[in-house]
Amino acid sequence: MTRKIFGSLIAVLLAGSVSVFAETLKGSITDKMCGAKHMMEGKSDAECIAACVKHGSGYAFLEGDKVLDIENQNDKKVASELAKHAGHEVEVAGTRSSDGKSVKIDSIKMPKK
Ligand SMILES: [Cu+2]
Repeated sequence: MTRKIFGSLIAVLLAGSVSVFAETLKGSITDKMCGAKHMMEGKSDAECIAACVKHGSGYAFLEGDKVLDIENQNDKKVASELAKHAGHEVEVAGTRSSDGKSVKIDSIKMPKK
């Protein structure tokens, strides 16, 4: 009896882990308008992203060829990290949305070489 309850508890915990726990995503910080390619002439990717964001585009996370929305980019701490890492290859600790189209960021760091 006790064992049975314990077993189902574990099953619930395992099922929950798919969406609840943060994972590490590898990619780069971009903006929604440009996505994978920055086309502003004479500007670096970082400058392009800064300009796009200033003109109303949001930051986005580029994972492979997928552009993910960043759900909490208006969070002060996240926003300053995004500005710092615009255009960089980064590792993001965060949680993917259930539809896989966006991510909620916990922290951003440069990958170790
Ligand atoms: Cu841009």
